[in-house]
Amino acid sequence: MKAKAKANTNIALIKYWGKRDEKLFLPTNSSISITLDKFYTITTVEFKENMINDKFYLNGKESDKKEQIKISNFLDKVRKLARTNLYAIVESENKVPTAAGFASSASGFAALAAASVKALGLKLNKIELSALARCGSGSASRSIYGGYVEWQKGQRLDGKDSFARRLLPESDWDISILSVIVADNKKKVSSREGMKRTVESSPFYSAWLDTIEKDLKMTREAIKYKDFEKLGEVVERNALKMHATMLGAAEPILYFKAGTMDVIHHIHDLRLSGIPAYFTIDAGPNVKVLCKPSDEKKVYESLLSLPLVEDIIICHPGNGISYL
Ligand code: 2P0
Repeated sequence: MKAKAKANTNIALIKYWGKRDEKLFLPTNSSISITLDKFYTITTVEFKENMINDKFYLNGKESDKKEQIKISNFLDKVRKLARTNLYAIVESENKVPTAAGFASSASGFAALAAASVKALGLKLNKIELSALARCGSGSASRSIYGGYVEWQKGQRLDGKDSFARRLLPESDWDISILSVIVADNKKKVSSREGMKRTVESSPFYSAWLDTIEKDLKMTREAIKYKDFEKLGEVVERNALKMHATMLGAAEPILYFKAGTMDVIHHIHDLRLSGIPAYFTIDAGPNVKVLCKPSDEKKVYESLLSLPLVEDIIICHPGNGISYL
């Protein structure tokens, strides 16, 4: 009744921003991501007799009530599938800089889904596992797979057709993803709250939905033909568009810090100098820069020379869930 799984986090190329059903984690738009090789969560789940509730330890420490509830609510779904009442001890090691624009919930719930399903002996295929991970955190649906992944939003009210699929394996196209850290203080508005507020109040949200299918199509094509410039252009535009929707929310949400702006301008300068590098930014101040592996060293060194850049971690496409 015990299993251990590892899941890498992912960075969205085309962002998931907005839910059509908050309880089932159903998105208003499809999204595309790359699973990364450097940031991950390893989770052990053990279901046991004679326990009166679930216990959740994150990096060796018992976590707070709010996190315990999230984990227990998720495990309730797994228990329902396995028709069991047993509670579990969950131990997670998180190698993701939390709350700084890296989706730790993506690797967290992907690893939890994989480990809990295995611990209870359930036989789920990847699609079913992806749909289950989605019920913990939307972006977790994508971390089941390695490489380039699309989470299709689906149409059904019960969410059965809202799961991710792999577009291209990690080994088929290597690109460099530089995680540029300009601030690591905990963000004030969570992604969950940020997207809710945007959907409910931003006049720009309808424009986001009007153009998303075009962005998705261009991204799928860029991935299929391994067209780096085409990918970078659409990825950068999509990230800026997502942040623009938030600026229109009431109250507005602004995740950018001074260092974020410096990196944005620096990337534009690099492009003018002939180096194809592009950025994307999640719900936080840090920036992920995409470049070709052949330009990685140059881009890394030039970004590191910016005074507000604190650290840079170089990532490449990583693999999907694995069992340890
Ligand atoms: C993404 N983000 O596609 C987008 C882009 C942040 C910006 O998915 O409410 O933690 O748990 O489903 O997945 C982060 O939000 O939100 C996220 P929930 P999640 O990666």
